Amino acid sequence: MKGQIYKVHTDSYSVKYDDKLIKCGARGLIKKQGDGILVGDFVEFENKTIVKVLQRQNRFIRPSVANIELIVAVVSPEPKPDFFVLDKLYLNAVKEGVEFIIVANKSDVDNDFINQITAEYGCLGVEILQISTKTLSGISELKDKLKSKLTVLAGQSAVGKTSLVNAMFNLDLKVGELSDKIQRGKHTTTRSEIFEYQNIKLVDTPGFAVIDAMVEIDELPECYPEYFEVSHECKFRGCSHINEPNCKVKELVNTGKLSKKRYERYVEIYNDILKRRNIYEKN
Ligand SMILES: Nc1nc2c(ncn2[C@@H]2O[C@H](COP(=O)(O)OP(=O)(O)OP(=O)(O)O)[C@@H](O)[C@H]2O)c(=O)[nH]1
Ligand SMILES: [Mg+2]
Ligand SMILES: [Zn+2]
Repeated sequence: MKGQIYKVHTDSYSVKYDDKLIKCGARGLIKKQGDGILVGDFVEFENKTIVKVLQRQNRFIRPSVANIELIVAVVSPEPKPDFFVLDKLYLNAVKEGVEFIIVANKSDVDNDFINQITAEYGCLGVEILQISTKTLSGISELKDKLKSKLTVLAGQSAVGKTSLVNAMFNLDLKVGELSDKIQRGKHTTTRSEIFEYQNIKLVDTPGFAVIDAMVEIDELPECYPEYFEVSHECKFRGCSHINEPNCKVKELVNTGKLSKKRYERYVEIYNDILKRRNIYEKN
């Protein structure tokens, strides 16, 4: 029988089959192969035992999910957005060829926050939606975007991912305590899980503070649409926009036409990928 993994428990898996969730175990070997068994995986199971993980369309490490059709990156004014996390979520979406949108939550707290996000990420050409899970503003518009696509909610802890699931499905899942101090490293959601109602399927995931870009060094410049668009004006073909002379990207950054902060993060991400590759090659 063929089903889809909705939740991974310590020693078992909830598999959706024929509108029911069936708790299954798995053969030891399968748990160790590749990345093991992920939420979103399609599996074959017999007698409540998973015997095979079917080929994935895509897979992500943070959050750890497979076969995703849309990534919703959730950001909020409080906790403040970590743009490194957002940059890398986007890179990984491009790498895996998955549609990506940004949701700016908590519009009830700061109605101007969306402008800050648009200033930094308008260049991506992706949709940026403003919502509040508290006042429900923007929720029905967002629902329309999610129809019939396995959608993952990704982003830092406490931005309101679980609150969004609650708002969408009228549920009462545990959300973070309301407090002025949003403590670092305090995660309310600890396991990814698919929630489904009518034709919406949403994966709630634990928040994270750091994430690796899954792209290779040569692919990185192409994953920045605003750089790719002008790269034919760089002197060198295949310009990395790092050290090459007569680089159009650097010129636009220096004259304030492209975001300096995003460029600085680009250089840091570039160096991180390089470092990681060097370590890998040495081993
Ligand atoms: N004012 C306001 N607060 C919100 C909104 N959405 C969520 N919150 C609050 O933000 C806090 C964190 O919400 P959660 O839904 O637990 O955040 P999360 O992203 O699921 O966090 P993790 O599970 O740790 O990754 C809670 O106190 C929510 O009540 C909103 O639209 N407006
Ligand atoms: Mg949560
Ligand atoms: Zn260049």
